[in-house]
Amino acid sequence: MNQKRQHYLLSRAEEACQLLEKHLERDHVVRVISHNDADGISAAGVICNAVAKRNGKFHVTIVPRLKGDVLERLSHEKYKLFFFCDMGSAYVERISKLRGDSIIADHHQTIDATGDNYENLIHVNPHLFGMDGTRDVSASGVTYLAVRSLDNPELTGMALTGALGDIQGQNGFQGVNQTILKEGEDAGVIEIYEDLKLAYKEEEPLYKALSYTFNPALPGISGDLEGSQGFLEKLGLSYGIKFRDLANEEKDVLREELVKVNPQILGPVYAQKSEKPPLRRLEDYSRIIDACGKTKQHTVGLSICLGDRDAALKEGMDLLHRYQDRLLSGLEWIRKEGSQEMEYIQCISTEDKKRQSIMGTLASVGLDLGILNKEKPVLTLARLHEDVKISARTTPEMTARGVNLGLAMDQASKNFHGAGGGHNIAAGAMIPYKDLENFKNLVDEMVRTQIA
Ligand SMILES: [Mn+2]
Repeated sequence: MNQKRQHYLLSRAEEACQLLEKHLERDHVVRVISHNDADGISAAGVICNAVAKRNGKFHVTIVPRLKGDVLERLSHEKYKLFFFCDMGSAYVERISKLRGDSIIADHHQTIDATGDNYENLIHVNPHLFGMDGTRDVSASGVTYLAVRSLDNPELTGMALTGALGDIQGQNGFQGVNQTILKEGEDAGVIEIYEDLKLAYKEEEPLYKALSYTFNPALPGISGDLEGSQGFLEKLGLSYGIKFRDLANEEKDVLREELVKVNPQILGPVYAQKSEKPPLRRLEDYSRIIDACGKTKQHTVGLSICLGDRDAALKEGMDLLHRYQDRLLSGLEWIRKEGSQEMEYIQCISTEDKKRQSIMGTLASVGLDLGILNKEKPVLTLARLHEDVKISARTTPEMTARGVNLGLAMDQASKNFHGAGGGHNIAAGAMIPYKDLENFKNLVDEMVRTQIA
């Protein structure tokens, strides 16, 4: 059954590839529009690299979301081929009215139309074929499928980098991602080996590598520089040196002790053979691109994807460090302040502008690390003028007990003329600030009903 679904998706992607090829043969510029997160930036990297390899030209714009004004601007452009990554499925009809042909490579569930009835458009999305776009494949993977028959196995790594950015595959790839991984491995592009899953294992001093590791979560160590230093000191290891400079016996001790903290720290690592650290491991690559996106420097991320290993990579690393510092201080703040617990949910709110943009991440990591009560879904609240932006996060254990935050955000926000939605485990909403207290009470009540 699964094979069959994949087959349908792959042949739809093949159609997209033929359309792309037709335009490349005519020397048309490919107009790429993609999303500003790690998955979207990687997806743009995939299509642009594939076009460049065939000496084609592209024009990329990275946007936070595909809104009416973006489509309005595009409707005046005279490109012959538009290529939408990580967005577009919710606007099939409007995209069909653009002046040129379009390819939509998306993986979101919001599907406006299949697109089958439009001659100038090819819509590639796993949800059209009954697959799960939150776990089986991300936009960078869908985009890879759309250039796959132009022979681009070297882009399999980038396809999976985006998937990791969308929290797919941290505990092993599945579905289409698994197919892409196999293809990359067979082509000698990707290697898989068992190792400690520490962030920037080869580049950063040990205590930093430990505190930058959030997947898997290492309680007392992840996101905690002092905790990491203390942990290493207790083992008699000097915390300032790099992993590779440890003696073999010391490496063994560290491995043993880390496994005691979380056995998942030892697991499969995916690496691109042709890359040097810090981009060699796909998870590290993804963290750098993610930091570029989160700090709104997506051009830096895209330049790295396009092969800049000098200025852009250096800047990307600076952004990563700044972003990690922001995360660490955010976690420190949560540890100190805690959350406001209600009966079934808990809330954290901030006025700090920089912190507001990473609240969702802080909530997820806070739950993983046990800094926040895992039994209560978290709502983070960030006031923006008259409105308040809400990010909601919970754990797989709670979704198994019935919690569905996407549903709660959607239904509760509608009561206050707001908008919301998302996945069961991670969702968001925007509502008028004046209704916040009532909104919180309503969500608390909804979660109670969901787990009852
Ligand atoms: Mn995505």
